[in-house]
Amino acid sequence: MKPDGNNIKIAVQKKGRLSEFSLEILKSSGVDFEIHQGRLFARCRKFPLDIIFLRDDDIPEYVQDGNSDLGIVGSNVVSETGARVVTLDALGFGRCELSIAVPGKSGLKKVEELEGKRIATSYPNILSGFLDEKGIRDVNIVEIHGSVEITPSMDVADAICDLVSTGSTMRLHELVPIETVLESEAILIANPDTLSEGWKLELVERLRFRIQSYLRARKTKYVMMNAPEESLEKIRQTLPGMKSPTVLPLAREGLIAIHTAVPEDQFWNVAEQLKEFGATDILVVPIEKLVL
Ligand code: PRT
Ligand code: ZN
Repeated sequence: MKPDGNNIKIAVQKKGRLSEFSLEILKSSGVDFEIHQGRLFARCRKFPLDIIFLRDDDIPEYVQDGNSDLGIVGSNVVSETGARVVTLDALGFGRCELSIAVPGKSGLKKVEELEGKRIATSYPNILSGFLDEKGIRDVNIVEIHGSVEITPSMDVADAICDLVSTGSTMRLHELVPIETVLESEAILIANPDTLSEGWKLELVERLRFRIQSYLRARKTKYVMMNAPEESLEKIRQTLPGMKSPTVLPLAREGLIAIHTAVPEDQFWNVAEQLKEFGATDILVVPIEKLVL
């Protein structure tokens, strides 16, 4: 049983790339809260949850030490800190790669050629582990926080190891990625003790169920269309991952309406085929939650 006045706690990034979507996930999970400027803490209504706002670098250790039960943070930060936490779910946002890049004009092509050189990074632990594994031992890792991409042009480093998402920062600084060290995305992490405490585990599982329903819904669209009755079988085979579409008769004989859910990333391929099979008036609407 949940002790009176005790909520589970979740740590999210206070201000940065992960903040907006972390809060969106929680709001969409029916967790109602208000954020007051400057406050580091929000108590939720409708669900026994407290939100703690932190710098992303502090989240893994905060969760490891039990100051928070859960956290939403990039897997890159968890790897760098080496915090002892349990990864519960990948959340599908904040995707990026930690890459080693060199100045285009350096002529360097392979990471092995960085032996004896300087690499600037904010991720010294991940980088040294990676270089060790590759057997590249004679590298000077220059630890720097912020603006890593300018270090080669200032002759502070010969290469960098930094996060890349669109690649435009690297291009702008005439840097060329030569090796991917790590792929990262935002993850939900937990303190191991939280998961062995009955009332907390129950709340964590309820929250995860809601988060999953929201994430699934974001990736899926509800599609409605009219189609000739004789195309039903072909259309049924075209629609991916569909268990059983809703099929309704229409006033005009020989025509039916079909309703189903389609993964968003497959929608355009599916739509083109549906049109070939005579489907018309294809209506696509977002789904708010998808509870399985
Ligand atoms: O203040 P606080 O410490 O909380 O925030 P921060 O400044 O350390 O982190 P923030 O908000 O920049 O990033 C938070 C998390 O977002 C990271 O730990 C990653 O998990 C994730 N993420 C995803 C990224 C990127 N993509 C990203 N592109 N974090 C940083 N970048 C930077 C990168 O360092 C480089 O400067 O964006 C630039 C490259 O972007 P592109 O699009 O030009 O390739
Ligand atoms: Zn940070």
